[in-house]
Amino acid sequence: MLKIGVIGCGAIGKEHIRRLMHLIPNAEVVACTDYFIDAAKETAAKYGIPNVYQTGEELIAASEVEAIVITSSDASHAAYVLEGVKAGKQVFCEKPLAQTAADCEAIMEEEVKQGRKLVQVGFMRRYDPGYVEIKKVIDSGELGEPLMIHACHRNVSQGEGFQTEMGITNVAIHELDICRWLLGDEYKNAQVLKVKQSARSTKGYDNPQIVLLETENGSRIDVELQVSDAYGYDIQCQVVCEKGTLNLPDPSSIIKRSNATCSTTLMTDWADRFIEAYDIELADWVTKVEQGEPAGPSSWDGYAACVAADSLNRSRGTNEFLKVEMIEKPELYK
Ligand code: ISE
Repeated sequence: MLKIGVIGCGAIGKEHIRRLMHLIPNAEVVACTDYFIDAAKETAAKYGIPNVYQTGEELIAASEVEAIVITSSDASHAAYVLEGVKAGKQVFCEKPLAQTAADCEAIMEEEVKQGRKLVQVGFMRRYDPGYVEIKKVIDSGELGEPLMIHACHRNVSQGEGFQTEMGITNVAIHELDICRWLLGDEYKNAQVLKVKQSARSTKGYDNPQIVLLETENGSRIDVELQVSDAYGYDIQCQVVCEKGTLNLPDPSSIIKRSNATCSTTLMTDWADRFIEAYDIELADWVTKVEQGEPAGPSSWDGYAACVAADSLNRSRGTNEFLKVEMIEKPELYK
């Protein structure tokens, strides 16, 4: 039984606690904390979590906590991950791993010092059955080399305080990870473009944007990014290979016929769209950690996405493709 402490009891934190307590038999949440301590107390009461700590640091140091799940605000992730790794504890951190490449490098340095993988990043799409199947076909070589990816990421809304840059670091970060994973390739150049703005977007941030990437092997990726005000939560991905194309399936939905119309319902919430991926992801993390080491996206993967995000945000308004420059991959992640 893996004894877990959760830092951050907001929406995704509560969802992960529910999974860990009710769906994953070999996991138990033994402690939680939140910047708003009442949120931690309420969550602890709801799920019967025995210990509530005032701070993340106290939770990380607690002797009953064997592994840590970080679901706090994006800007707080890196410091908690580093602290957890220093304590020699296994850490699952929601995306993004950090806000800067330097913070990711500090985490990797500490992990390398400890001599084992202690971090998994919450890029849950790698566990979504549709993406998994696409990856299998690409890797089988049946369709030849992958040449291009056309993707789109459409959201209904974002929370208060959302900014243009977060369209990359918080939203398109999923494509930054999944595309390099599907292609087994790293990024070489990146550019973000502002396109004609939607009249529906009146909240002060760019929407839509287009993300363009070129990989080391010459594949090209375009991602249409609508961070809010779209008709639903819609994630599309088409991989164009030499001998054919692969499309991510839409989530299943009943087909309704009524009033001379045939329709299906689209989802509006990302937590519902990827519910299966999240379930599989956390169950896999718990199992692999119990066996010794996590097998999912590593801090190197968190770093690669962060570096690409940084190039994209720097490219905004420059009309230039910027280099994505990464350090040499440490042995631990090869
Ligand atoms: C959220 O944090 C996610 O992870 C979703 O996948 C993304 O679509 C959404 O825009 C983010 O806020």
